[in-house]
Amino acid sequence: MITNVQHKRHIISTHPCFSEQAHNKFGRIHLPVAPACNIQCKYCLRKFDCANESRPGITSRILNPIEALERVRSLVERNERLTVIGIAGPGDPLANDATFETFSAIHREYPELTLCVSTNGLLLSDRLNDLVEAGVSSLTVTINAVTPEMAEKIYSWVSYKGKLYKGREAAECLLSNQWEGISAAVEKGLIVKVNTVFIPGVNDDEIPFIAWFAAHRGADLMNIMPLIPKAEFENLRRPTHEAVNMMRKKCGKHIPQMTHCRQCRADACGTLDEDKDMELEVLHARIGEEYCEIIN
Ligand code: CLF
Ligand code: SF4
Repeated sequence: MITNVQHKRHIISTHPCFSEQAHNKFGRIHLPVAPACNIQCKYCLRKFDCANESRPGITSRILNPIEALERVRSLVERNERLTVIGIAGPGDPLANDATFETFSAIHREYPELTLCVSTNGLLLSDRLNDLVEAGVSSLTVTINAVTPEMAEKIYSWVSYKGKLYKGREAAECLLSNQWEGISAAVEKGLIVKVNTVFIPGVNDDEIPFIAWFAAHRGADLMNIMPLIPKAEFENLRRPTHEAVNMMRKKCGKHIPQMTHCRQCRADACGTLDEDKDMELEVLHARIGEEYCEIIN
């Protein structure tokens, strides 16, 4: 009989983001089914629909759950190395019912695939049972602050249960839901990663505390991502490689660090080194079909 610990180890060993060894052996697909978001991070800009820009929040188009399932079918048929199906936006997956419909449909057809979600954590406690029922076993929560004072500098507003919060109230609501959600997810046996956007001159001093809290709440991994300066934070600078490495070293005392993140798009596909987007994938499929027609 497979124990929970063995099951978790198996998921981690075949997950390109959770295991450095797996990152160029196994692939993931992101399904861009989640356009809406329930908070506003001051570095987030999702209004460009650009196939040439590669960063979180970008997709060449939004899919509905039926189209998403079709995309999985066609990719699984062509690529036996896909192990993970992720939903990572372009908004917050938990704020979109399409996320749950999509995961449930895929889980029914491909129960062997790992389903992975990346969220800001606002609705994590509220929707955790729905995620588990839909077959999700891998979770990422983006946490950029531990104190409300800091969170207030990073988030403009939070919309929770029909009410719009700003300032300190927004910060407190988001932080308490994030940590409560992480503890509940660990308790349920999910593999859990905390993503933190390193915003130089803003959250430098709090990042080691995020690492400490994440470890004590039972998270498996932390991923420190350098800021991509956009939106309200467009005039801030991106941290240097050296600064990111030093921060990872500090935080690595508390929790293992991911060092191979590609800050990929909401419609990414392939191994992390390939990081194809949907347009490229369609082009490759078309070239493949034309090639078949020529040789036949
Ligand atoms: Fe996607 Fe994220 Fe799941 Fe990976 S990405 S939802 S955990 S399957 Fe990976 Fe991409 Fe970095 Fe994310 S490289 S941005 S950490
Ligand atoms: Fe953008 Fe994600 Fe922040 Fe929402 S949670 S504002 S989609 S970065």
